[in-house]
Amino acid sequence: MTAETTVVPRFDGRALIDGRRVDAADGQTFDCVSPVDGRVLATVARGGAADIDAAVAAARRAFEDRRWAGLAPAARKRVLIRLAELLLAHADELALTETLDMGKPIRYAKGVDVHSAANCIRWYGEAIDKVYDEIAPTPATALALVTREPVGVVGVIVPWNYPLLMAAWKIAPALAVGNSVVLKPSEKSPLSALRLAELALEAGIPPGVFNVVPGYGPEAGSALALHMDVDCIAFTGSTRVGKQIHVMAGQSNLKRAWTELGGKSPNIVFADCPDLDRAVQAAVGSVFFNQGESCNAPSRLFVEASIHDAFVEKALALVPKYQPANPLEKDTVMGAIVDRIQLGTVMRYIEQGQAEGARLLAGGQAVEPVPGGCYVQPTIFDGVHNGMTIAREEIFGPVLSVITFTDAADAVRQANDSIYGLQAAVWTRDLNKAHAVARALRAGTVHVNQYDEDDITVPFGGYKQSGIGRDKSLHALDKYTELKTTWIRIDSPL
Ligand code: TXE
Repeated sequence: MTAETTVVPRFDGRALIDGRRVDAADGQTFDCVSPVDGRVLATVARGGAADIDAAVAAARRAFEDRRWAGLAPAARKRVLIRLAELLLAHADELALTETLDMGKPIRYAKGVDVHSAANCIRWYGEAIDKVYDEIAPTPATALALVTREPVGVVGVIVPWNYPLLMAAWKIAPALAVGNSVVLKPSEKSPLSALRLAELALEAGIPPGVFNVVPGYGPEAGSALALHMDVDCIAFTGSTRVGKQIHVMAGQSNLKRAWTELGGKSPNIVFADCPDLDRAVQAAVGSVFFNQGESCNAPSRLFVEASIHDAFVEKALALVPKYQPANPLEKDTVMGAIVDRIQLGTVMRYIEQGQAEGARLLAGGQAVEPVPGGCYVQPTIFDGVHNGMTIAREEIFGPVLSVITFTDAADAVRQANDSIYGLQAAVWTRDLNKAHAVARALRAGTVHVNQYDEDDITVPFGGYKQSGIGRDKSLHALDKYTELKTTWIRIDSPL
């Protein structure tokens, strides 16, 4: 497929509530615009409080009559595995949707997003009939069963950087344990979630169990977070809105709130790193991947002063490889920024970096490899201090800040000097130093001598203002279940 031969599908932007496609209750819509070239892809239902009410009521009915929660785990497993297979069968269509909707290169939309989403749904499906409950070690006069029960109706709010994958990270464990779900995708990228819900019906998830209401954050999003009949809200997005989610949970019914928020991940490269070329490739490749629109992008690069010049020279040599191009072309590695608002945000940070005295070594311009689209050159700043705005705030664009350090204590002090604590990396040949630094870093994940490893089996989430709770792995099941203790008296006749 090339950009010229791509046939843009007709998208259905209506909400999916109780197994049916419906318009917003008040008939309002918004245009879904592609950042690839500025075209309008679809007219999407602009959900509001009434639509959230309808979706939550459908989800509640489905939960109460146990059409899903009442199935044996092995039966839910079969349906989830079927859904994963349907995702793969529609991989080209879903990848095209994702690329058109939010601008990422088609090769990654298919190879990373769709495949990882399918793998996530399959994994939780396969896991769910292998998880046992507990019997507590109490005295023999009683039996205490500790069982997991689905929390009920789960609200999910996801962002636009990995629309399908973020949805999968939440809905797969939530559905696997028997909950009903109401998902609000980002207004910037609503299309793949709507298709996911259609495929879920086709796979056999009963109507009402998985509902999708597109709309804006302060409208549909806050109605979901404030809803008195939603038992749990799982959110991925900005730290600013994440804090509001916890407030809304507290203001309403004290629903369980889980948040996966921003990051400003430090990548620490010591002079004794095992392979400088590999470290440079990982530093540059990871921060430019997905146009830098990743919460775990290693956007603060700490380089030991003695190797600074060599490192920067090698990094600059890689920059041409990441020039943005049409994401529909199969060889493109850097696509479009999600929309004009985000493009403006990224450009303001680049201007601020220069104004605060950082040296712009590469990039820094908005470009239009496709007329009407939203693109930014891969950008590298040198001479950055950890106190500068570009080192403190999440940019969410292809911008790397190079900072130097003198020794391990200095590196750890600067790395931890951030409101965020999502991920971190350390590169050194010295095993002691690697372990000591990894322990000292306040982050949910620490990489040693790589930045690529990722697997559904490991928890993902942050310390500090990077959020509360973990996605992925069996630990995610804790978010979507209540623990129930049942005491049974044993009067022994023996
Ligand atoms: O995020 P928002 P935006 C960061 C990143 C980016 C910045 C802004 O730094 O530059 O956030 O992006 C919904 N009540 N991340 O504005 O607003 C919204 O509709 C309920 C990091 O897109 O947080 C969308 O579905 N919901 C991040 C979701 O929240 C509300 C990924 C995320 O949007 C709401 C995305 C409200 N009042 C952005 N307001 C990551 N952790 O990966 C908005 N929303």
